[in-house]
Amino acid sequence: SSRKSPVYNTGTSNRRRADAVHIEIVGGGAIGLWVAANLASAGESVRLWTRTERQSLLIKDAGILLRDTAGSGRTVYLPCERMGGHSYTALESGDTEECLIILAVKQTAIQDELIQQLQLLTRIYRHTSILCLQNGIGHLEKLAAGLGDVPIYAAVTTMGAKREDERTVRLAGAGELWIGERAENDPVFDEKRAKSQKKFLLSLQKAGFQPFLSNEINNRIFHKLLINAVINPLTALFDVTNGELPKQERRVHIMRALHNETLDILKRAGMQDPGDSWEGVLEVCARTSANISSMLADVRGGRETEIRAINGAVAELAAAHGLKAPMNEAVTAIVESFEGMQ
Ligand code: KPL
Repeated sequence: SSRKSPVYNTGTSNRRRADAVHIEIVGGGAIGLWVAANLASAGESVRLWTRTERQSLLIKDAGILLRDTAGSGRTVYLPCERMGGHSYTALESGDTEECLIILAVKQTAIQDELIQQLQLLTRIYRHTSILCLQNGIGHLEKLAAGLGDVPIYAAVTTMGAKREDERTVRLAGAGELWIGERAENDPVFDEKRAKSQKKFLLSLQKAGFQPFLSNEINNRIFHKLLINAVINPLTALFDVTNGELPKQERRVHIMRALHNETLDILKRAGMQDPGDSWEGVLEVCARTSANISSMLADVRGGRETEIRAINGAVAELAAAHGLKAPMNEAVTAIVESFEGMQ
């Protein structure tokens, strides 16, 4: 079997240093499991929140099985609760510490009910920040409206992980993680914030990322959106892996048309010209060639997709800037027609 000796971390034996950051991870999908298990095995104070009771009980009992790209694994034990099913108390007694919530749910899960749960979670530590790992756009504004003055960080990552079952996650490819604070205006330098950000970077390093602080996160969000706007709906439409997508001339033609339309819209909305963005799309297809995109996985699983936060949102941006978006509208309509199909 791939199991090696387990690494135990109950969350109760952790040191309580003044500079410690508690990490609350919300979401038991691939990224949530992967981040939680890495942090726990690095000895960080961490707790995972899942959507279902079944998953939280399973992980509490059997831990997370963390597999590397080659498939070999180890079991990591950590505290795990169901979101909404637990009274929100601090992981350890004391209320002076800093907490980072890593929000690793799908974009479509960011609804009023989850925001209310997050409000409760943010109240148990004195200083809480939230790091958002979603694809697409629109959710940061929703969170900001619901969470008041909690600092919100956006994250863009190129890492890939696959959830093999409710307690097993396998790394598909290590990657960079760019984080930046969401700000209506240019961020102002604040020494306390800068200190927190340094600590977050350290924690994120322990989570297995290569983290960087970005002062142009909106641009990175737009760039990721451009890549997702081409790969996600078209892999769902043609039912192919990311690597297969550009292997046929007709598909490349459609990819290019969707890319060019999206690029024009995002540039009008404020994205700096990335120069080689078409090459960038092909590079992501090659690097993640064995991946089933998250949108294709959702369509195959009969789940709601992130189409409205990706191509739907691009079409809305177009409308707001007086541009047309026939390709984005078309793929939105097609993928919406797949939703709920089994
Ligand atoms: O982000 C992705 C996704 O699947 O959502 C890509 C980059 C397409 C990798 O699969």
